[in-house]
Amino acid sequence: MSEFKFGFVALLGPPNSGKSTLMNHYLGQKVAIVSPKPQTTRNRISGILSDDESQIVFLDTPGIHRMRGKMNRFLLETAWDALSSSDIIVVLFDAAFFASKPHLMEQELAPLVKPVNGSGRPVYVAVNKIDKVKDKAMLLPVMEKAQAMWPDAEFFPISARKGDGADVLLDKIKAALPEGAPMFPDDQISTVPMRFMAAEVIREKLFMSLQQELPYSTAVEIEFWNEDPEKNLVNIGAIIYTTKSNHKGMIIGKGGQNLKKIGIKARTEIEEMLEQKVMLELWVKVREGWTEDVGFLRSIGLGE
Ligand code: GDP
Ligand code: K
Ligand code: MG
Repeated sequence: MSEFKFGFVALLGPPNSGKSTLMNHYLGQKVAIVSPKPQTTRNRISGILSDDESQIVFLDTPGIHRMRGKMNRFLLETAWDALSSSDIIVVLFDAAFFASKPHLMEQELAPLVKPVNGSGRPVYVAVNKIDKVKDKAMLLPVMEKAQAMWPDAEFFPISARKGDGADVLLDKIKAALPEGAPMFPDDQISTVPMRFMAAEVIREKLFMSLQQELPYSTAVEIEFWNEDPEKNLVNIGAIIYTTKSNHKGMIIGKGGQNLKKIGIKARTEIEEMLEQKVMLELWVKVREGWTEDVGFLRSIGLGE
């Protein structure tokens, strides 16, 4: 009989490399929001995967790339923080993108090379989105470059979306986990509080409802969360913040139609998540300059 294993696994990579998709795939349900837009994952979201022999806490992170501004600084800190509190590092990148643009690889992935190589932890590189690479020979230069960047790593061609190759990577992770007792009950799926997950669901529906011109300058704050155990109901109020009044109009939509749609979709998903009836009230408020306001960033869970 081997000992129980427990550990933290940091998922690091550029925006849109598929970190949240891979974590959700392993957990068999959506814990982190997934979207084709970068910067969907802002905070460090964890997902807990338990079985009879091990418990893994995945640390999903915002994408790592060169960015400016306070919010972006917080996003980067969140990612480095995950690296330093992890036992194992999984680096992801979009192989389909680099298969067609291999000359961009060194530059785009540069921020991930030194910190990862110097981490002293086992490094697994997930060469993701192989389902999108029709001509597999296109992967060879990509693999070669990646091997030169992370010489001590092991490489796993995967499709996080379809699940191809994901089991092989998971077995590897499990084998490399340190011995230790589980830190969480085996039915707990995330270390993130439910109210935060609810705010994330609202943010996802908001993203989905708006066109490409949507500013990334939106945030969701849960204003109240009132449980009514007798009716098995929770009454949730949330504020959507944006930086400009014309954005407010876009979010609300003609006759309030867009906001209503966001509300219905978010409520349905939060009900599934909580296994409880939900009443959801949404407001939209303009708050200029919030992406540079440290106090506000903290209040929505970004930064220290
Ligand atoms: P993150 O920013 O790294 O967390 O990336 P997401 O998980 O949010 O994924 C970004 C986009 O890539 C989403 O539209 C995903 O559906 C898509 N995606 C992720 N993994 C794969 C994959 O293996 N294959 C394909 N075709 N798309 C993927
Ligand atoms: K994304
Ligand atoms: Mg993400």
